Amino acid sequence: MKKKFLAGVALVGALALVTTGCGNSSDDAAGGGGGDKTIKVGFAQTGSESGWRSANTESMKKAFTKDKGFDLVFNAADNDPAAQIAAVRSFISQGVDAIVIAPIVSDGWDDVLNEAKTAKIPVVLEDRTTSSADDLYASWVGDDFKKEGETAGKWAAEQYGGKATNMVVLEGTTGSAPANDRAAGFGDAVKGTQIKTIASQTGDFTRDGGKKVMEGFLQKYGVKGINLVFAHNDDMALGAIEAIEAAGGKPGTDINIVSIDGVHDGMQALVDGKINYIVECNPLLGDQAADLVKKVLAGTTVEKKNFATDGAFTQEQAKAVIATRAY
Ligand code: GZL
Repeated sequence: MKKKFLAGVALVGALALVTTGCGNSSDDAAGGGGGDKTIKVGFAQTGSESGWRSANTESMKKAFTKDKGFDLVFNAADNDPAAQIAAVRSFISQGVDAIVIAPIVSDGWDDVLNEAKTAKIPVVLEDRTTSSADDLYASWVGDDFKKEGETAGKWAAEQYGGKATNMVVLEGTTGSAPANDRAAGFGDAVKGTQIKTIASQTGDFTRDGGKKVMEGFLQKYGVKGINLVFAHNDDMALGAIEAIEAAGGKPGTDINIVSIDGVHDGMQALVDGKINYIVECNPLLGDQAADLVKKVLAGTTVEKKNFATDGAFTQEQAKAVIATRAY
């Protein structure tokens, strides 16, 4: 009797391991996720630095739900690159099936991406990119930051390029792909014009950071000493608006502002005439990221780079769309 009982227990135990995925089946070892098995995904988000980030996080959480076949492990790293890498290491030790990362900064990813590769856990990048070799991640989905910078720069060149223009720049997070690429694109577009960058400093993509940096620029140059602000994102532009108004200036009139993102508060400021032009950066990347994870785990060939579509808005164009935008 006893032998039969123990055999039964062993069988039940083995079944439990397989069904709960706690076992080390060949599927798990190879980063599983095939068929209708729930896919465990670790998502390392930058943090919650801006309205854009909130919209991106919401989009990702809506796409990686249980009823869509996912078990999402979410981490927001509070804009701390070391914490974000530690989160990815934790995902690897948890034995997730796939990892999605929105890298805060471009550099410093080789070691942990190699560890994921050794563990046979595929990595999909969403939003920002890294400087790592592209064999260290399966695919990337996001926006064309350089093109965004070029679009903003072309507008600035059309509006101000023919006259002496003092511009200050509110830079995104130092070392991040959007900050680097937007600056490069904008710089290319205004080359040869009379737009002169008199100051440029990071506001870390936050509203408070943009306000503090703009306060410093206003103390140094005064409202009359600055003609144009190029903000790498709407949240810093909104902070700059607060600083300009506190200094007695009229944002959008005394000092013009061109920004990137197209989040609701930014578009509202554009409608109100406090920002003059906004280039969109679409944060709704969740569905594309989830589709890439499923395809990569199924062994389907995917594009290494997948771009979201972006627009750009004048005040009139913003008035026409603000009521119906998804974010
Ligand atoms: C761009 C994204 C940037 C946004 C900011 O894709 O990484 O980070 O422009 C956000 O608003 O903080």
